[in-house]
Amino acid sequence: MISLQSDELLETTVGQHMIEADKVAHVQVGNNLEHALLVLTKSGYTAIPVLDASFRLHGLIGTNMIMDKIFGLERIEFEKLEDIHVEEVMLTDIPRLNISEPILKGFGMVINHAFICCENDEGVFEGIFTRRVVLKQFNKYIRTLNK
Ligand code: 2BA
Repeated sequence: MISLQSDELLETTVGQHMIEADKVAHVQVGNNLEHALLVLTKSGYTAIPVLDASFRLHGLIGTNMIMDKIFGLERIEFEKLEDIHVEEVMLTDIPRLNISEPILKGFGMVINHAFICCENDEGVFEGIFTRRVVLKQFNKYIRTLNK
């Protein structure tokens, strides 16, 4: 987290504020829903990125998507978790940011999304830009105005 004056802040890029890829909980294409539910539950996040072995972004998977898939007419069919792959359930139409884009673009996107996945020019996943980061920056900014 970097701390800057408001005009300096607006000159920064999304990449300077994101949570780096190695700290982002994720699952891989080919993982089953049992594994995804384990990662989601253990990490505590409601949705996480789906990547391939080359760290390319394929979509997002959330607990709600998994539960929706295994809801039967009379019961939750937990036994299905093992046989369904994340790519059958994940959301693929997702917003993305390039790490070199201005932070202001990220501000606008987190109004409707809890986090935005960030990629480099080669399309490799680099991290996520979250609402928490934006709120922290606004909090700092407002406190400097009140001084
Ligand atoms: P949610 O999982 O719905 O989390 C909503 C907010 O709750 C988070 O906002 C954070 O403030 C808090 N929170 C939830 N689980 C947490 C945990 N295990 N540790 C610390 N705080 C937690 P943001 O930080 O703005 O994150 C927005 C969304 O970005 C999260 O939504 C989650 O889907 C994703 N996310 C954030 N950090 C992540 C990470 N390290 N790995 C994977 N996904 C992450």
